[in-house]
Amino acid sequence: MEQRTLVIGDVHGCAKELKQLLKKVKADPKQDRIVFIGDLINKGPSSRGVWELHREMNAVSLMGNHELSLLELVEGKFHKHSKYFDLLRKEFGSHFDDFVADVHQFPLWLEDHDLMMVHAGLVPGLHPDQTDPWHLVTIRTWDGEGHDLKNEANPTWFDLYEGDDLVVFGHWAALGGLERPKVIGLDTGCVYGGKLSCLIMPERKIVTVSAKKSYASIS
Ligand SMILES: [Mn+2]
Repeated sequence: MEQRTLVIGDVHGCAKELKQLLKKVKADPKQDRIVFIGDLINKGPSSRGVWELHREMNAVSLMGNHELSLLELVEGKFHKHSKYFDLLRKEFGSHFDDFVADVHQFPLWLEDHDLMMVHAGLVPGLHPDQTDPWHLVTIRTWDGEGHDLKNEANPTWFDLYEGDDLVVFGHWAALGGLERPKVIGLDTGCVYGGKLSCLIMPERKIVTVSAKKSYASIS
């Protein structure tokens, strides 16, 4: 049987739901390739628990905007996510440096034959290696220049996408997931009381578990 790739949407510290989802899809680190779409951390109850499961599963995580912010905070660059920094330091305690070292290894995208995985999306017409990392982890809509990536008056990046790869992304919980022939959105807002989703490839099947509660309000 062909190896399965399990792609898991934005977890944001929802360790209990993640554990339940891994069990539901019978995730096996010896057989399956397990990929997180980014934003493992922050907002939810246990960023550390999610990191530990991620290690147990020998998984790869992509860089999300929350991980990229963390790296900038570690480097001392001011960023609006600084409120999370102190919380993470406290939660990870003596494991903080190990955790940050892992995050440094998170790739910004993964491309595997005709499957492209990225946290937020692709700038129309550009390969990720030609793209500003912040665009890859935050894009929702495209203004033609990259100054405003979330103005809903502009077309979504996936409406403008014309590539051949199947693109799997997260980041946009308000969409509540998306399934199109060439684009699959996996952020189904678990931390906001929605669901946590796993895409099973090559079957192209989506399995979800419901959040136990709403841990944060959507912004
Ligand atoms: Mn995100």
